[in-house]
Amino acid sequence: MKIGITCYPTYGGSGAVAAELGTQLSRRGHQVHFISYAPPFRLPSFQENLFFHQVGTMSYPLFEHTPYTITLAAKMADVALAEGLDMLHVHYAIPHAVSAFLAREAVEGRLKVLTTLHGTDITLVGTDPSLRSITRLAINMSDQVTAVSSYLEQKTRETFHPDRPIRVIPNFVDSTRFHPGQDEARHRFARPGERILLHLSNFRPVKRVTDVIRILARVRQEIPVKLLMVGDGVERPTAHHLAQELSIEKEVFFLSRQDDIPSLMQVADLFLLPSEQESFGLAALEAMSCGVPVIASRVGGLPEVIEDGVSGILRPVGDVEGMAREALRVLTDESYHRHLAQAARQRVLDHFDAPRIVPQYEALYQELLEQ
Ligand code: GMT
Repeated sequence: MKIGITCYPTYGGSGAVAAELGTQLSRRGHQVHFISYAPPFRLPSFQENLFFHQVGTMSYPLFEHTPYTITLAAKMADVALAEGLDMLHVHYAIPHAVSAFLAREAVEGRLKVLTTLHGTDITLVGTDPSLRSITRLAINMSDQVTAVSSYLEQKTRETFHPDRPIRVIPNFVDSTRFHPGQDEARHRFARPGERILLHLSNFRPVKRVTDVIRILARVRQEIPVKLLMVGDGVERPTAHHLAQELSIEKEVFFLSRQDDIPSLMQVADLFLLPSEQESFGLAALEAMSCGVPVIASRVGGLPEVIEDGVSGILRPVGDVEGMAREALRVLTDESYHRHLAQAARQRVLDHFDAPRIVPQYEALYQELLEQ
């Protein structure tokens, strides 16, 4: 099949999922064309069957803002005609599904549109009164719609009462890249005997990164421990300031954005994701695939990923004390740590490994073609 994919390319789980999906599809012999303003951050620089088409910016004195939705739609239509695309698979509804709808009109329907909903496109952006009606239109005008968790599917139904069913296809991970590894790089961050906590996100308020710092402060009262903070975003200065205030800044490595996520995950003893909201929690899944136990909030789609007490631990949002207590238990009881790590890896292999999920998208594409 010839598939166009559009996503937010710079950072975030939806872009990571789209890039991984495109990579996997191209390996399985499909021709994949990414259409966006920049190459997705996790896309291999060269791979057979994988192409990138950049959406240019158009400036004109009348335009106070560049009309990206329109230029994207025009590029989608051009690529569809030039490359003979069968369909567009857009990740994150706003504005991608709207652009895809316009592109399909521009090529007079000779193109199918699949929209995958990821999270705040429904729970925050889409519900904003200024965008609500257009989000509903984008969902209804797609030929198929998927959501990354049952939680998000239900939320979409409750919020938008769409005309069409929404299928759940969960996120996935390439377990051959994200696998349990050696601790060779540990010495870069920790002395022998010190444990390593890890957090990875885009440091937006919804991630509650200050909870991560507070958990570190509490755990550090009992055992020697370091924290790796991977990623960047608006809350980074606040987290840094809090670490200084609590006199633990020397125990925290703010590593900013990193390319080699599996290697960093492999040095960690515990992954923390105390988010306010999470429709899925891809970073938690990646940590689990590396055999790293996760402590996360019991919120959104996270309980679909982590079985509390079996393949990870869930606590109420904001329960810093409870999360710190659990962290201490995981970090000091070796057999409990091993048990959680093995169960986490197994859960990924059983339910979220790429070879289990990618064929679900392929089957949906096939259905679209036959529609
Ligand atoms: O919706 C967002 O906030 C952005 C989006 C992203 O691009 O990272 O994150 C969402 O999609 C991810 C991939 O499907 C999920 O793993 C995240 O849980 C989800 N974020 C939220 O729901 C806050």
